[in-house]
Amino acid sequence: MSTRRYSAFALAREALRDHLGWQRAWAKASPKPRYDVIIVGAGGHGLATAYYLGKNFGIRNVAVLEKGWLGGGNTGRNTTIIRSNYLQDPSAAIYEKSRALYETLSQELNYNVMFSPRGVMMLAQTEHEVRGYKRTAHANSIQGVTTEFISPERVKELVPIIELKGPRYPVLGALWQARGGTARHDAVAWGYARACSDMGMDIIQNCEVTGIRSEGGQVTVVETSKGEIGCGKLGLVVAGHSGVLAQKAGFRLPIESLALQALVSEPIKPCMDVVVMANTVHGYMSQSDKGEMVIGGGTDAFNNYTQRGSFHHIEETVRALVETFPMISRLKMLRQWGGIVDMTGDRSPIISKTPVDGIFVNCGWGTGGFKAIPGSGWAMAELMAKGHSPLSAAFGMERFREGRFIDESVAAGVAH
Ligand code: FAD
Ligand code: PYC
Repeated sequence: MSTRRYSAFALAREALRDHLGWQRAWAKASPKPRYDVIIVGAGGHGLATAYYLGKNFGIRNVAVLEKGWLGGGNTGRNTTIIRSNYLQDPSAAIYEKSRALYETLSQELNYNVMFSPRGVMMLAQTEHEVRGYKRTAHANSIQGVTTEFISPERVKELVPIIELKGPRYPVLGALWQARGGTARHDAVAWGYARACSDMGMDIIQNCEVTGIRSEGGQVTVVETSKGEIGCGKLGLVVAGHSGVLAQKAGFRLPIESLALQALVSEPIKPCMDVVVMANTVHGYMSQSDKGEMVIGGGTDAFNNYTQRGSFHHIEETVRALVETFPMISRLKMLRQWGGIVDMTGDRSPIISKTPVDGIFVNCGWGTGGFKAIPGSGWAMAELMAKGHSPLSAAFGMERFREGRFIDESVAAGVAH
């Protein structure tokens, strides 16, 4: 059954019949014996990969296997910041492609992902950051990414609640990307899932991949909690569990897994309509449509697979942000959570073939992959379909052996 379009007309029609006519957003599926392509991980990157395989290359005999619930990993746990103000050319290219795809994603998927290009500001609070961000603004102008370095006065105009003369770190300016912003993270996953299901793909939840088998160096079968499934190609798109899955397939990845945490305050009246990142003091903040202040900090200082928050992070992050936003000292914090992020040494992703024929990996997005979902899916689909993608060419895993790092430790934007 093909999916009915969402529209104002559909909303009015359903309003007149007690909303009884809505369909499931995606079909409930059980595994078939074999697929042309299996994607492991129904986060944003896995679902976007499946979507562009179908849309751009007509490959639709695809299953997306998810051990928990769709979007329940980092995709549903992030602070939703979207920007493309990276320093290195390959990064600027893929993040800007992604940001541009976000601009029209709601129309493309016929699903409101609530993209809000409200502007993203990275505060410069040391002379070193001033130099670094001016360099990024120059690089961005050559790369065709629209950013600018703005004065403290302009910062204050855009963010009236900010304290420019903090006790430790004054605001000396900021890197400003006016078309950066936020989107609704669950909706991004749900929108891609619905579009994949509409193309006839199977999205199978509660289906953990427990083993990966190959013959003569070519992937053949994945073992899952719902039985064995054959495949021609396999995409591993499992973020913090990438090292675990690679081990099952018989190779190693240069990835460390760490918890990254975030929290939200009680809802308050609108007071800040841009996103602010303060990387020196380790904090970033935006206001959600519901009025909550959405706040995040740095990663844990030790490797772990803990998908939950901890007290010392609330303390550290809020204490740091209070210097720059004194008014948040009066807020009650409502919820806190964590996700397992997949960190590479150069803070850039891996979109790559692997030592096993037919197995591809997409990981290493670490603290910053929500913004990359559409661009990453686009590139990974091209790599899986054609064996090469210009957008992902620099992000192969061989770069760690060859010393061709794509150092984004500053632009990655979160303390780590
Ligand atoms: P995930 O969404 O984690 O999906 C991977 C899926 O694989 C999971 O659903 C998992 O259950 C599944 N899986 C794992 N193992 C198996 C298995 N064996 N079998 C089957 N399925 C399996 N990025 C930004 O750009 N902006 C931000 O503001 C931002 N803020 C962040 C704040 C926090 C607190 C966190 C944790 C992350 C943040 N990020 C941000 C990073 C961003 O969330 C991630 O990079 C991105 O969501 C990764 O998406 P993914 O699809 O690769 O991974
Ligand atoms: O990459 O912009 C980012 C980000 C913000 C918070 C976590 N990651």
